[in-house]
Amino acid sequence: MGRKFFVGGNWKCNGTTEEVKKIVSTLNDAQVPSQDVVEVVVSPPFVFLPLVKNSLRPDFHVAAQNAWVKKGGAFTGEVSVEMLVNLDIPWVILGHSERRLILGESNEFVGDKVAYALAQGLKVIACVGETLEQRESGSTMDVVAAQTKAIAERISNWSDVVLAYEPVWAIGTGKVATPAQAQEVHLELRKWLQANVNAEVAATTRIIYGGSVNGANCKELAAQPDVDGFLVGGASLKPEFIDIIKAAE
Ligand code: G2H
Repeated sequence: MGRKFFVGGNWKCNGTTEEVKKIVSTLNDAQVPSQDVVEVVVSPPFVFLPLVKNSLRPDFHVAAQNAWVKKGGAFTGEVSVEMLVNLDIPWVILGHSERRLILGESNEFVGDKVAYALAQGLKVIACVGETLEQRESGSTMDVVAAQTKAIAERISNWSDVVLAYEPVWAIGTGKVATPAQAQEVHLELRKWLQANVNAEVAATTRIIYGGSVNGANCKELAAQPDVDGFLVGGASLKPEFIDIIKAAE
């Protein structure tokens, strides 16, 4: 079974109402390959989710950038999976490195979040990736395998999971991984899934790349056999996001 190309736009903590409306209008006017060829999901900050969901073209979907680890309740400042389900938000990004590193989310905590979100019916973009120090010490695969293992131990169905490989040293730095570096880790992750989950999950799970993807570097990255799409940060706020979607062709 072919893996449909996936392009996510992670808007992070950016935007005003006016800016959000402008991005949506650019997306709505864009000529892009059909839904049969590419799945497009944009992830605005929580407060803009209803606005974006209600004004975005129907062939594009929305994701939250995070969700609470269990049922909502007395957790000040958090947004629960139940609330996202109630608003009909289909996707959530979990385990982004900015949350792992700045907010201190552990592998286990991220694994628990992924399991809870899937159990409530959300689809999950689960992020993994090594720091520069870890890459330079040769532990890239150990790090991403441990992050993936904490998820794999807690879930049994991977059909609603997209795995995003985002090397921390490439995030927002303009220093993109080379196509060969991305392909190497994606292939290793697929082998890890084959050995530790099963062959079907390894063959069908989309592994997307994130870290300074832009309109100029996306084609070469997309040509790698195990790069099934992108999670785009900075460039997803700009019209060049359309060019990145077109890399699916
Ligand atoms: C990595 C990516 C989006 P950017 O965080 O998830 O951001 O494309 O700005 O490096």
